[in-house]
Amino acid sequence: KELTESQHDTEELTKERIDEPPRYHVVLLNDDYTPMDFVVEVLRRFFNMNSEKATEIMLTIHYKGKARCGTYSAEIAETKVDQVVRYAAENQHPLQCSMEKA
Ligand code: TYC
Repeated sequence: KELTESQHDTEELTKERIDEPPRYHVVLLNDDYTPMDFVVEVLRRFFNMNSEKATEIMLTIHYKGKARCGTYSAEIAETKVDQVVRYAAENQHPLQCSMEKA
C-alpha cells in the first residue's frame, strides 16, 4: 500500500511502542508411574480440555515423551506449572511440568 512519509513514521513509532510480551508453552513430561487417568484429569482441570482432547494429548506425551498443553503469558504459564506440580505432588504422582519460551 502507498503511504505518506508521516504515515511511515507513525507505523515505525507504533511498532517500537507496542512490543508484545513473550509467551510460553506449558509442557507436560512423560514418566512411568503417573496414571493415564490422572493426566487426563489434569489436562481437563488446568488446561480446560474436553475428554477427547485431553486423551489425545496424554497419549502424545506417553508415546513421544512430552507435549505442549497451552501457550500463555509468563505469569499465567508460571501459575499453571505451579498448580500442576502441586496437584500431582498432593496425589503422590511424579508428573512433571515445565515451560518453554514460544
Ligand atoms: N506413561 C504413563 C503410564 O504409562 C502415563 C503418562 C502420560 C504419564 C503422560 C505422564 O505426562 C504423562 N501410566
